[in-house]
Amino acid sequence: MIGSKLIAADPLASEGDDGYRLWLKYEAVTNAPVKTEYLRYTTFIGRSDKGEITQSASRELQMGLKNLLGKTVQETSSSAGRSGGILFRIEPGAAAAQPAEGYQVQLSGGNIVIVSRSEQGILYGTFALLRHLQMQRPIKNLSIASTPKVRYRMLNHWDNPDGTIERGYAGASLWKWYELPERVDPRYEDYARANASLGINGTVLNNVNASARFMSQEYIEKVAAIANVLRKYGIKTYLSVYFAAPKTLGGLATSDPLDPQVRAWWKEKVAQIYKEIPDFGGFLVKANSEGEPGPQDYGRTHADGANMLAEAFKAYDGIVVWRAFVYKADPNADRFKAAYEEFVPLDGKFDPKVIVQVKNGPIDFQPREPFSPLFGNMPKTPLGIEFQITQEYLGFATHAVYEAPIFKECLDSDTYVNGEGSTVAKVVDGSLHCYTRTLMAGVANTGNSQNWTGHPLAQANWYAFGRLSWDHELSSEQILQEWVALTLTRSEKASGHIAALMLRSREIYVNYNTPLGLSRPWMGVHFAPEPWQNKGSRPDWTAIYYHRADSSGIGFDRTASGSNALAQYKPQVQQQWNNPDRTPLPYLLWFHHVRWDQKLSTGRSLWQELCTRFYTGADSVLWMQQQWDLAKTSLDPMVFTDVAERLKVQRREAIWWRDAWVLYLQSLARQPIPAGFEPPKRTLEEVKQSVHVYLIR
Ligand code: BDP
Repeated sequence: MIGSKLIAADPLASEGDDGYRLWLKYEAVTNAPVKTEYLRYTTFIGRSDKGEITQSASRELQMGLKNLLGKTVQETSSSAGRSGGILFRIEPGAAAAQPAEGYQVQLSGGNIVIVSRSEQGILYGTFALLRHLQMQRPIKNLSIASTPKVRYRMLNHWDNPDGTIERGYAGASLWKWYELPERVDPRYEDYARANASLGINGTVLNNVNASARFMSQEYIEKVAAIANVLRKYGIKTYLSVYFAAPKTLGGLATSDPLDPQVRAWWKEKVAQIYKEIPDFGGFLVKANSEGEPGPQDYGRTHADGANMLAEAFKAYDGIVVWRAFVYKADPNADRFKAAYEEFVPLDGKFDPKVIVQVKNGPIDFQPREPFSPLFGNMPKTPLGIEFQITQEYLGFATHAVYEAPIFKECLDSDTYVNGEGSTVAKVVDGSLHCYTRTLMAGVANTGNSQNWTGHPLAQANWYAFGRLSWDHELSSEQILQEWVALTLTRSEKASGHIAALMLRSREIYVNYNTPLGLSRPWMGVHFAPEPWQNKGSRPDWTAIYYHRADSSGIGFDRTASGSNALAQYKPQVQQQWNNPDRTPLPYLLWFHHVRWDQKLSTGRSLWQELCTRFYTGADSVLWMQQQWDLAKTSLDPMVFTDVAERLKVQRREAIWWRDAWVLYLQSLARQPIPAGFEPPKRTLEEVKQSVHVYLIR
C-alpha cells in the first residue's frame, strides 16, 4: 500500500524520501497543541453504512491518524450518543440542491462529523480532513464545506498496450496488461487513493490513438480488474476507442456510423463491457485527427459518429467524450481555425450524452496559448476542457514548470459570449449555458517511476489539475502552498523559496522557449529546439509555419489582413488582440507579424525584446537554482539532490534554447546581439548539429 523507501541498489545508502507517497505522506504532526486537540476527537470512527467507498475512507483515516498522531483508531458501527470520534454521516436528503459528491466537515455534538449525500462525498470529506490535519490547521471552529464545480473530473492516460506512454516522461505505463487480470498490482490502489484525494472521479486508461485491442473480451476483462480497484475510490473507468474497430476487430465490411450493422456492433460491444464493468464510464474518441479513422472516412460528420456511440450507451450511465482536436492538411489554412470551423456548424446536433472535449488552446498545448475560440461558441453542446499535465511541450521531466498558472490563465479568460464575465471556466462548469454534463480532463503525467512523475516537482501539476477540476476558483498560489506543505516541507521559510521558484517557473520557461507569443519551435520529439525546421509531410508540420520569421520580422498575422482567425472571437476579445500596439506582449506574435525594428511598449525593438527574454529566461534558471538551494536544509536530501540535479540540466538546456533561437533569428534579422548580453559561444551550425545529434537514433 503506502510506498516503501527504495534506495537504488545501495544497501548502505541512508534512507530518503523516494516520492512514492506523493502528498499523502501523513508525517507525524509536530505542532503539540494541534495534536492534543485532534487526539480528543479520535477515540473512534463511526460508520454505520457498509459501502465499499466509505470503507476506503475509513481505512485511509485509520492509516492517516496512525501516522499523523501515532494513534490506532477503531471503527464502530454503533456510535449513537458517543462523543470524541469522527462520524461518517450519509444524508441522502441533505442539501439536495448540491451535487451529491459535496461534503461538510464540522464539529457537532462533541464529534467531528463528515456529512454528505453520497459515499463519495464522505471519501472526499475524509481527505479534506486529513489535509487539514496534515497542514496542522487547528480544529477550533472546524468547518469545511465544498462541492465540485465540474461533474466529470478525469485523467486521460495516453498509455499503449505495449506499456509505452505517448508523451510520457515518467517511465512505462502503470497498467501491466500482460499480467492482468490475474495479478492486480497493489500500485493501482495507491493511484486511486491519490486521485480520490483530489476529487478526480474518472480515468481513461488508454491512449487516444487507441488500439482496437481494448474492445476485445480479453482486454475488457483486464480493464475490469483495474476498474474493480478504482471503484472503491469512486473513480469510474473509461476507454479510448478506435473508430474503425467494427472493421478491424469485428470483421465488418465498414465502420460507417450510419450502417445498421456497425451500430449493432457498438451496441453489443457496450453491452459486453457493462457485463464486466457495471459502472463503466464511457468512451473517449479521437476521430479524423492526425490520421486516426473517423466518420468523415464515410462522408459522415463528427456528430454522426458521436451520436452512434451515444446510442449504444442509451441504457447505461456512460457518456461519449468526443475530442475536437482536428486540423486538416490544407496548405492554405490556419490550423488555429480548424477546430472551430469543423465543430461550430455542428452545435446542437450532438446527442445529450456527448461531451465535446476541447484543448485549452486552438493549436496544441503550447507553453502559452490564447484560449480556444470554441469556448462559448457552441452554446448547445456541453464543452469539456482538456489540459495537458504531461510536459510534452514543457521540457519533459527535466524542466521545472508549475502548470497551475497555465490552467488558470485559460479558465479565467473572458470569452464575452454573454457579455463581460463569460469566462472559459463558466463555459466549462456549465453555468454559462446550463450544461449539466461538465468535464475537465488532464492528460496524465504519471508513469511507473518510483515517484510517479519523474521530476519530483511535476507531482504538483497532477495535484493542481485535480484540485482545479474540483474547484477552478482556487488560486495557483493556494494550491501550491498546500502541495508544498503536504509533500516537501512544513518550513514556512523554505516554502517561500520553493513557491517563488515554482510560481515563476512557467514564465521563465516561456522566456527562453517561446516568448512574446511564439509557438511550436520544434517538430520531431517536441523537446530539442528546431525553429529552423522547414521540412515536413505537410506545411503545418514544420516550425516555420508557426513563427513565420523572415528578413522583415516574425509572427503569424491572424488579423483581417492575415488568416483572420481573430474573427472567431467576440468583438471585445478581438479588440484586445487586433492592434499590434495594444496587444499584450505575451500574445503579440500569436496575432501579428511584427517588424524586427518595431518599438514595443518596453522601449525596446522587437529584436531587442526577444533577445532580452531569451537571455533573462536562461539566466533565471540560475535564480531558480538559488531558491532551491535556500530551501535545502528543510528538504529531504534525496528529493533535494534529485531536483538540484535536474535544475542543472534545465540550466544547460535553457542556454541551448537561447542560443538556438538567437542565432537562428539573427540569421534572418541581421541585427547585433544587444549590448550587455554575451553572444553565444557556438555558431548556428554547431547548435543545429547538436540538435541533429539529439534527434538521430
Ligand atoms: C499532440 C501529441 C500527440 C497526440 C495529440 C492528440 O503530440 O502525441 O496524439 O496531441 O492530442 O500534442 O491527439
